[in-house]
Amino acid sequence: MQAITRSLLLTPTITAFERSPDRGKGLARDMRVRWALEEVGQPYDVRLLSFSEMKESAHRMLHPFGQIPTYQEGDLALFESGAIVFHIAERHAGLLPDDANARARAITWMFAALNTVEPPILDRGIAKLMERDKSWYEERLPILEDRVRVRLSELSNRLGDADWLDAAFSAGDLLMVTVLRRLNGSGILEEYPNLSAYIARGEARPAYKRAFDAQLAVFTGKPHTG
Ligand SMILES: N[C@@H](CCC(=O)N[C@@H](CS)C(=O)NCC(=O)O)C(=O)O
Repeated sequence: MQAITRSLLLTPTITAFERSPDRGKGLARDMRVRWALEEVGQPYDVRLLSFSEMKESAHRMLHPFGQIPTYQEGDLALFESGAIVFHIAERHAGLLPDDANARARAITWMFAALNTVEPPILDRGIAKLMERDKSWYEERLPILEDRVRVRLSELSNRLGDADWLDAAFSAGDLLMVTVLRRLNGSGILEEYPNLSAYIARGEARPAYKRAFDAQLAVFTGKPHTG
């Protein structure tokens, strides 16, 4: 109880790209953390980092792999977007159900988003970004995309016509939507209309919009006023 009271009093600071490679499309992982903080109504500060600052030892004290996002709250420092979202969900109401079994299922979906659905999506993204000049690229890309399709069709089958993965919106949905959004522009999501609608439902949440606008403002240099 003491820890909960203390965390409510502290304004957390997260880190984000000074210049996001996605040009404000909200694909960097600070977006997940911003969205979670917005969902629970927790104000936060953002410290922007250049690529070289991310690799300096001062930042590596916070993040051993020299990446964003990190999360600092008093003397607590965290890295890994999933762990940060989980921490926020544990400390505040709104992202995990109260019922113990429903809560365990929502946490299962958090892991599924990051451990089962995100890896093939990342493999495709890395190939598109880093391997275009390789002789085997044209042959490998369809293989990677088919692996993505396997996961998406399984997820699509499970979601069916439900709004969220397990009854009410949870941190599991928050992570899953951000993971799926990494496929924006690939044309693959459109093959799964219920997943496209699921993402749109996530993006329509007021907390999502506030988080998106805040990260976009870093790129445009125009602070969001609405
Ligand atoms: N598993 C980590 C991945 C963190 C990560 O890959 N962050 C990216 C931005 S979305 C990054 O910092 N990339 C720059 C780099 O790795 O040098 C998490 O979920 O937080």
